[in-house]
Amino acid sequence: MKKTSNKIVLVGTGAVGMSFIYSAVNQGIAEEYVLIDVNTKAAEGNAIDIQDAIPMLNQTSKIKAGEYSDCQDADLVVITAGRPQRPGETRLELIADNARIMKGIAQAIKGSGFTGVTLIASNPCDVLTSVYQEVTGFDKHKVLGSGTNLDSARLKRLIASKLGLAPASVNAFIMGEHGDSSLAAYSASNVMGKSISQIKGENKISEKELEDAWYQAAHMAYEIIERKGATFYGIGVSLTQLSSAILRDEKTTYMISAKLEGEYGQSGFYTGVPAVLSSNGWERIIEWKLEESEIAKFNESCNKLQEVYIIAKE
Ligand code: 6V0
Repeated sequence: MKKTSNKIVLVGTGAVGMSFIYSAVNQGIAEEYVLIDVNTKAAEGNAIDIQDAIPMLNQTSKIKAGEYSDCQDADLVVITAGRPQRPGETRLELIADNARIMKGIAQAIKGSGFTGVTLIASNPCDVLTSVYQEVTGFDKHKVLGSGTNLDSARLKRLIASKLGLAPASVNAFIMGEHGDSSLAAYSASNVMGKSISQIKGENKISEKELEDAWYQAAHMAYEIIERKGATFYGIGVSLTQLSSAILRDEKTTYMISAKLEGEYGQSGFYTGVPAVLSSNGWERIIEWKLEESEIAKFNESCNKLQEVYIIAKE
């Protein structure tokens, strides 16, 4: 029988997971939501809290706390379980705790008979996405990480503000690790088709301002964590945007964590690259002709991720 509804299962009902669900329910992207957490009481409480909101949203979607067996007929599983960064801690330093958590979750999801798409935000996002795909053995296209979608949104906002434009008018991209070793792919960035180097040539933005914008975008989480202890609204909306593209089979392009198999000269792990999203997950990676200096930074970022991936596998 043809399925007529979209079902999302969320694993990890903490600040990030529930910011995602709150945003997703408000935008009406699915008909069914199931919440899973080791803290079953928190999952139940969150489900009831969101149930209260639904009658005021003129919607018919359903939400409940559930179990891994609920993944069996789900279209999308979103994983936000794990320990968040402590002030000053890098994302890569989370690996020991979160790799252990991710392996257990991966086995439980595989055991449910799930055949849909998995979207992972738990940090370090790229490495944990690699771990999850390896443990489950799921088709690489059906597994993705939220990658540098949020980082790219941050970069857009900073550059747009410098140029006196709305962020939506700026195409600016961060690729590589969702973390400190990322890079701004300025050779592929533009404003309405006008390249960043042309804009630089017109003295509207300087090399230093571009470098600062990348630095600020890539380190924004530290700024937020230092002030309020965690980040969750930005990633909540990022996960909604990516989930919606998948459920609606949009074939839109985003900066997500996809598995490289020769693209950009790298192989065997997930990292932030431009890719096309559809109901099958990520269909293909888009390959930009990057500048030499950008390739060098990307390779460095990949080396770092591979080192941590080896630790995560132990
Ligand atoms: P949080 O508020 O502590 O929530 C984490 C939740 O995971 C809690 O409810 C835990 O009970 C639950 N949990 C822990 N272990 C398990 C398990 N084995 N099975 C099911 N649930 C479990 O953390 P927060 O929501 O702030 O962060 C969650 C993760 O998202 C962390 O790894 C963050 O570093 C990461 N982030 C990723 C971002 C991104 O851009 N990709 C952005 C922000 C945070």
